[in-house]
Amino acid sequence: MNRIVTLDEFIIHRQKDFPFASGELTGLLRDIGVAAKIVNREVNKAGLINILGVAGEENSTGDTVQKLDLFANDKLIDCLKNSGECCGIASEENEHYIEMPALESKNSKYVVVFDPLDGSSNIDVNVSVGTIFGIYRRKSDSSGPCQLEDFLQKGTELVAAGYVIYGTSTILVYTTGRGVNGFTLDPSIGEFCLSHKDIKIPERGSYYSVNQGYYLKFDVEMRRYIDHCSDLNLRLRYIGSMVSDVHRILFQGGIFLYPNTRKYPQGKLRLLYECNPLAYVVEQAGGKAINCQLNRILDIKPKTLHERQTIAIGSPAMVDEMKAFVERYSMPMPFEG
Ligand code: P6P
Repeated sequence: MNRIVTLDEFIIHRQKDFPFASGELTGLLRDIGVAAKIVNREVNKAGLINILGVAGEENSTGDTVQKLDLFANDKLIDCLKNSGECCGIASEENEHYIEMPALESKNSKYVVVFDPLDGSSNIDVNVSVGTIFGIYRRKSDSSGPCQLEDFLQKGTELVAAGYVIYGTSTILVYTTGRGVNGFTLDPSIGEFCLSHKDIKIPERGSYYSVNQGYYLKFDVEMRRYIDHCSDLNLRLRYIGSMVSDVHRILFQGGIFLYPNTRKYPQGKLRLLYECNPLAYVVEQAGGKAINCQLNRILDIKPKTLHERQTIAIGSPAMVDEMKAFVERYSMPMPFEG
């Protein structure tokens, strides 16, 4: 029987890969693991909320029941604040980035971006949701507070990224640029244990993941590619939680698409804390992630914290095929003489 390797042990062991590591990154990853355990406990009770009270009201213990995504947001911020391992946070739930007081953050050299609970609309129907995170080295002068520029970095600048999926089991998947590893929470010991070592995405898969309901709103080249997937008898799986759809594709192969629509001409998903961290993980596992203008997601320079992006992410052969369809069928832009 293989020896249990906990997330903490693994992170500390891997720290040796970074000769100049000061332990801050190790501390950050462990903090995220702690926050994930706390969020997991509440997500698992979510179905009981209707018994315990609904968001905004007081439950039986007199605590105000929080919407789970706000609860997740608060726990992640608290855990990162308490450890003082980062100097700033950008969250989907907060319009502006959050400065960590210098005293508490010991002038840390890292900032963290996250979507605290992606797909939270699925909570009420007991469908899996997840936390997505990315860690950058700050670019601003470490003598002062973090700056917006610390967050508006390309995905190629990520130091670490990953996600936690709260599903039939709770799994934390992350990379620090040296491969991708997955850890499953063992509730009996309260530890994330190494369960998926050195994850590699299949070259191609039998799934495609897109909201078919928008088919008629997609550009013609995207419709042609989706028709191609259907012609190949690929299986359509769409959970409505990006982290869950991408998690399946990471393990079984396939492609996830969120193209531009009339409602979301730039795409719906957020570049900073949804597309970039998942693109980093998928690329580290051998996959690809591009937008519908065929630009590599990780190469896109963010202009604002909450900017949206189109995305095609998954098995390399399938992303290449989608790219070929877009190149072949996209309508040439009218000549602007
Ligand atoms: P639609 C969840 O709200 C989310 O941000 C992603 O997790 C998910 O992939 C997408 O939106 C679903 O959007 O428009 O298909 O409901």
